[in-house]
Amino acid sequence: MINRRKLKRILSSFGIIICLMLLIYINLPWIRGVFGPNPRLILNSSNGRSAVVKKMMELNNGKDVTMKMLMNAAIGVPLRIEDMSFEEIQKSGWIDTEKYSPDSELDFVPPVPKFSVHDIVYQLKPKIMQKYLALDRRKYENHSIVILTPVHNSENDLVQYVQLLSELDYPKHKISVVFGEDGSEDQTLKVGKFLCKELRRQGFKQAEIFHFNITGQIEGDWNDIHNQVLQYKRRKHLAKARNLLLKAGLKDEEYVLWIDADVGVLPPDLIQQLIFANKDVVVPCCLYRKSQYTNVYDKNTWRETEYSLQELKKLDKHQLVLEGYGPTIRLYLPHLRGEGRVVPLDGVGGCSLLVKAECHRQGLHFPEEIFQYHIETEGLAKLAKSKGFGVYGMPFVEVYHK
Ligand SMILES: Nc1nc2c(ncn2[C@@H]2O[C@H](COP(=O)(O)OP(=O)(O)OP(=O)(O)O)[C@@H](O)[C@H]2O)c(=O)[nH]1
Ligand SMILES: [Mg+2]
Repeated sequence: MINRRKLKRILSSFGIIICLMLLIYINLPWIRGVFGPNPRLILNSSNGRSAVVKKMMELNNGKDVTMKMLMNAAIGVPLRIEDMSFEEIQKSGWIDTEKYSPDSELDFVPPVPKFSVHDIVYQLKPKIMQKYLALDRRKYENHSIVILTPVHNSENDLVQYVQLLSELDYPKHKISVVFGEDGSEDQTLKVGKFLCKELRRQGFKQAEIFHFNITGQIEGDWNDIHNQVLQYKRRKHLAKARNLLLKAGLKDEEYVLWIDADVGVLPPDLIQQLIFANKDVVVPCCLYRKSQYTNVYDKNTWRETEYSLQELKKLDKHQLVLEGYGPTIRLYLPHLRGEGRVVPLDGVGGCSLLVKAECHRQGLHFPEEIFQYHIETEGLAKLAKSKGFGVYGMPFVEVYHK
């Protein structure tokens, strides 16, 4: 039999436990902040915490995800200042969108803001563009070049892509084209082989396609493969594919031009423009048209700012920083036009990317692990700078992604 004193003791212990549970419940966000995963990893995620955990469980073959795994995961951190005030954004020096509509052509080059508030790219009057693109192109076409293109399930892109290469106004006998395919479930390899024959027939110095045996691609539609949680795995795989292609495809050429198979428009003088820059690593803008507006497509091409450098200091070494998952506090290449024709950068994308072959020969590759918070093409830019190579962009040269 329980006497009254014992009952009282049991009830008061229960009371204490319930009070404690209530306290924990009320203070959950604070407690999570102390014991839980790094909130920068989770709270900035566009999908929220549960989606991140769900995706990680899928990756972990359905097994539960531990706190430690979450904390160590390279999920991808969008680098942005959450609580930047509207006044601060205005002070960034961004063009007055009330005064200038993004679908009109400007007759001046906009000043460089402190960071890219938008991904809108203003079109400039043709006379301004011509001033910054003027080139005696014949002076820059004595160089041998290999165009390297990784491909995966690209059968629908390849015909148009090869057509774009044929329309480049550069001596064909100085260009080799090499594709690197892996894991395709469509006819990429077969179509690629056929198109290589066509390129050789047109007078290209060489054209071939390699098949690589690497597994672990991220499959699915655009939304699936661009899920923030999957970017470490996806970009790591792409880096591997690019490095294998580099090893197989580069012979004695002076330049390596990386182009993705899903570009939609290449300016005919792309190669001469990039060679004109005379830099170790140089990229054009990679844009796309959304209704009447032009926008930045390749958000991997950027320059650090005082804000991004400050934010980077707060991260752990193993964290992967991703652009394109919300507003940035870096500067996208098209917003640097106010500085002139060739401007320094800190991150590059692979949409079109010219590298002096000598840099690749000296060990410049696409990091397959996180290097200075980045991987793959952005990792290459960080690695290039750490090796003392110059990384630049040409804000007036425009390539369009599909
Ligand atoms: N070899 C190989 N190439 C790949 C793989 N995934 C993508 N690619 C190719 O690499 C290039 C860049 O890939 P994309 O998927 O376009 O990457 P992205 O431009 O960052 O992303 P999107 O916005 O989807 O275009 C394209 O030419 C693809 O065909 C892969 O797993 N293996
Ligand atoms: Mg692409």
